[in-house]
Amino acid sequence: MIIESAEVVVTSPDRNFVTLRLTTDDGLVGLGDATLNGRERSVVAYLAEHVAPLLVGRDAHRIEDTWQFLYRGAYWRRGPVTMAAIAAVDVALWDLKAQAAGMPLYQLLGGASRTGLLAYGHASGPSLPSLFESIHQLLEEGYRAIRVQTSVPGLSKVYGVGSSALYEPAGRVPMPVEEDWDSRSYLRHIPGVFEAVRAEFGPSLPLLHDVHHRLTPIEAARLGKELEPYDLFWLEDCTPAEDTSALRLVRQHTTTPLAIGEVFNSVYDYRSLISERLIDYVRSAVTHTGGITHLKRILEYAGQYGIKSGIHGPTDISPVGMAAALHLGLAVHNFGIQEYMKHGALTDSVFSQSFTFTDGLLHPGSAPGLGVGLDLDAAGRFPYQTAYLPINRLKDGTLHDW
Ligand code: GCO
Ligand code: MG
Repeated sequence: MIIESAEVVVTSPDRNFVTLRLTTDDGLVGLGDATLNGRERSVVAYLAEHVAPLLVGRDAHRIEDTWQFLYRGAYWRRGPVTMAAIAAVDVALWDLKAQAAGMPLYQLLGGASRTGLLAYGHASGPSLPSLFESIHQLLEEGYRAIRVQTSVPGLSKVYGVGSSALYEPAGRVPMPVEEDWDSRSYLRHIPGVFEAVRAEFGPSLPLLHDVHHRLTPIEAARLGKELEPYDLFWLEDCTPAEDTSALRLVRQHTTTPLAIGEVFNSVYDYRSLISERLIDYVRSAVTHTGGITHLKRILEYAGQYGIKSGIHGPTDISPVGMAAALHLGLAVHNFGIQEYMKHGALTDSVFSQSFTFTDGLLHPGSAPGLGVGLDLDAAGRFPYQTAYLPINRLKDGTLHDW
């Protein structure tokens, strides 16, 4: 199974996606997601200029060797651009191998460890009634676990709160939009929101919350402690991700479970967090962490410490990246939960998909490989559009973590 061509496809149905498309001499087509929200073209260049020429003529079966060739062989290791590019190659190769074997990919990863993957959806609202309505809507769609985000009095725009059902943080804008932030207002407001949600929806519904890297360690410790009565499934990214030692302090103060890692890209980002048992869930995306090969390693390491998966699945992960997450999640022993934000209709018209969502559980389906197809004609109808994630400023203009 020799790779004959490696093509980078950029398309923007609803939003931008970068897909690596490998074809082999057997006539198989393998897909990998390389979407890096707001920085898409950097990965396009990395793949097209430096990686695609190296792939042509290689044996597509040699997944591990190709991974090491692109990682060790580049000398310059890690980082979101490099690891998204390697992830795309890795996932496309797994897709090809599973198609060649005539099996859905999870079979090659050890087979199913469960019947389906518990998924959480995103509820949000500027007010309590609208938040409740959004939660009711998700429950009607079948979700059995809900992420709760809400506006904060005095702030004009807060992460995770959408004006429509489809929340999309990256705007098709020439410059990043500015949002505002005040940690004290946020900390005063959030515990009351969870108290109200528990009172309305009862004690058993798994509830999650994303702080989006905005608090200091002591502020995060206070929030975790104050949320304990509301029994969160997890508190996500409570402090800036690169300062992993911050979670030591948070952990000393609260039993609220902690999740982190959507901006990590290597097992080395997790090493002390896992070995010191400072987190409960690994949030990495297959797309940003070197693919299935590398995320599987991270999850196996985490499993030794009772830490579970919570694979990143916002709309900026393409249907190809989502499918990879579902196959991996179905196979690993220490699956925790899968984030599932539905894509828009235009995206679904470009990417055909075989996964199912039934009674709150996702399943990757039984099609050989990943089970995702890319319609090149449809993709061509949606050219790249400049888009940026927002930035965040405090009231005095200081730039804050978004
Ligand atoms: C999440 C994430 C996303 C990110 C987005 C940035 O938990 O789903 O925080 O919403 O903001 O992936 O590109
Ligand atoms: Mg997040």
